[in-house]
Amino acid sequence: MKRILFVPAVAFSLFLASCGGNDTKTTETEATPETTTEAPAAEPKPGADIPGINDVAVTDHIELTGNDELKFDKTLFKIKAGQDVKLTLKNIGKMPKEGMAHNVVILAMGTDVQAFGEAAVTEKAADHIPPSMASSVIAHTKLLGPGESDTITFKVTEPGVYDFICSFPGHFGSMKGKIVAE
Ligand SMILES: [Cu+2]
Repeated sequence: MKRILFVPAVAFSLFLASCGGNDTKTTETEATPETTTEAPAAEPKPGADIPGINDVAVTDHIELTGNDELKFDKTLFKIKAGQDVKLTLKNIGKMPKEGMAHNVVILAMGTDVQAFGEAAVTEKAADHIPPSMASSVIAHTKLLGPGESDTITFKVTEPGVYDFICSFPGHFGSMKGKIVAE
């Protein structure tokens, strides 16, 4: 009789032990889906971490406006690396060009945007494209007064994320965006 009672007791303690084991396994099981979810990030598309990037379609003609409130109407674009892309900027403001002009300057990856913007301030004769940082410029539009527009064609060879700014003094803080090249 005592032996019969003893056996279930052992079984019960084994049951407890296996419960402990299961707890550990449960934790591992929960961790696994996270790893799976992150797995595609091992080969992320350029700019995958930029909010809203999935809502932006690939284009070969970027069209944007700049206004007297120091804003571009759009700030995020997606293009194909290696493909010719047109870019049209229109200044839809009313203020005189002397104090309120706009351009688009597409900067090479890795460019210090702050440093570029600051260097541009004193380069009025060069339409605020600092010659000392010419190697950082992939392409740029003309500097536009009210109602003017300019279209350029450019190409980036490397997939990645490219900053663009308006380099008119004081504008790059708010007139900036990103071009993601896939
Ligand atoms: Cu501007």
